[in-house]
Amino acid sequence: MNKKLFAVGIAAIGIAISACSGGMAPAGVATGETYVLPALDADLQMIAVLPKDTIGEELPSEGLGQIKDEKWEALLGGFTQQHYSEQLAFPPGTKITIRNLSKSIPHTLDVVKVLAKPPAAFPKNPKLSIKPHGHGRLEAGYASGVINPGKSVTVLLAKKGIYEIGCAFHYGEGMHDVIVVNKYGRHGPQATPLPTSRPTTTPTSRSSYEP
Ligand SMILES: [Cu+2]
Repeated sequence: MNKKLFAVGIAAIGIAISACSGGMAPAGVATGETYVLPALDADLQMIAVLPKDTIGEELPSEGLGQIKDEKWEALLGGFTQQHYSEQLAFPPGTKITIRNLSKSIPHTLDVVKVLAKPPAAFPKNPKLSIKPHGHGRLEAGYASGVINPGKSVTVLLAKKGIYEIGCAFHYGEGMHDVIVVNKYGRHGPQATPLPTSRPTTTPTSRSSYEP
């Protein structure tokens, strides 16, 4: 079992490295067991690629960036399956790990609402719970509870659907996204990497989708 997991991990790294060889990866990415890219600045740590069935989250301004997603007609940010913010997608029945990629800031993953189809209109000031709700199953009302820096929680994607999600602490700073739970769902295009000198508190253009 451990051997199998190890092999999957190595395969994932191989894919990530070959996918990055087009010029996205900074020089000096190790081909061995190292998951961490060279830091872009003193206190920023970028994960090379997330393990399968993992969502990484942090503030868009911590490094994940934001993307104006055409399919959802909305600005998505703060959550990724790869390197940078993007629409997330997994098959039903997947037990995923939500990992806080931040080195210093706690985050949550809460379901904001359940959608029937695009577009994703994010409500202005939804009430998102800091306490855990939903018994580890992603559905309306689910809340992960506080996930401290570097920590993870798991959640079962029990039901097919489209879920708007957000961080209870940083929804207003652009931490909201869409998870598609569907057999054929695929993660969306990723945000563009941020410049190395970036603000840490100023939200980027989050007004573009608001009425
Ligand atoms: Cu947050």
